[in-house]
Amino acid sequence: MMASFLRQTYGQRIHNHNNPAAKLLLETMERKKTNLAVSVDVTKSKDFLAIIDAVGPFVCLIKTHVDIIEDFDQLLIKQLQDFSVKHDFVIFEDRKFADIGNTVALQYSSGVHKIASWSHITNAHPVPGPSIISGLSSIGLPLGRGLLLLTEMSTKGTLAVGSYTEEAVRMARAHRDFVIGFIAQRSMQGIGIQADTVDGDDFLVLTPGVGLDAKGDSMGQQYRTPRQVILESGCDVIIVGRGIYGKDPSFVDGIRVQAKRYMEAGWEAYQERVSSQA
Ligand code: S5P
Repeated sequence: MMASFLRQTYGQRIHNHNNPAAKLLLETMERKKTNLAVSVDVTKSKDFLAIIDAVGPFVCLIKTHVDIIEDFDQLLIKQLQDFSVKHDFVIFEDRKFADIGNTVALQYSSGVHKIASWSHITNAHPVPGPSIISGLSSIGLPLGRGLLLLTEMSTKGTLAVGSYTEEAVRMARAHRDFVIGFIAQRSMQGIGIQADTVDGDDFLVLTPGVGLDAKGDSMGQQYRTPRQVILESGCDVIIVGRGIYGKDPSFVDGIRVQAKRYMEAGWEAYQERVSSQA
């Protein structure tokens, strides 16, 4: 049976969560009236910071891939954190952990990037089984961090379907303190449980593969619109990368215009969802 989270506002859903990162994200969405996350996939610190400063007012969350930045240093993290305070957004390092518990705990806490020390949210592939959650949780939970499991992907031919997706959602339900939601293409409510059971778990669904002007790229990415993602598929956050900064990361006026456009499209779809009676 479909639970009613889809018709609850982001503000109402804060009370369904205990994890501090989940609460922070929902509070930010409610306060700023945006369900837009921008994925800043550029290789130079200068472009990275310019994009974040430009889109900051329009987003609830900034998603990073810090391992692609060529001139990475700890100062960049300080600047990212300063922007997170200035513009009021949550930080999500899209690290996609996928190894045994001991290794992911080290990758999360240590190395060059020390992700757990600054990223409110990170994500993992469920492929190793529950031990990946316990490994990451041993580092992240004491710091108040949250984890998203990738239960589906936006790419053509993805293997994350069917029973893989179902088992991953079950894994998440067994680790509600640390797993706050999913990277997926639709709401995961009711997935992996019996049809006549009420699903009482409110998970956040953050969804990449969003574009208003393109259907995909030449490397298997597939795009849907904010309306398809938020209203028709019941996801909570749209994650947009190249749709916002295109091919020219230095054109900040254009980036601002696109960020506002995606923010409005995402929020309109959400408002339609929470006010619908169906
Ligand atoms: O299934 C997925 C999961 C992720 S996290 N598909 C994705 O595209 N992503 C990420 O979202 C990907 O790594 C990239 O950072 C972003 C999409 O970027 P865009 O430029 O295609 O919007």
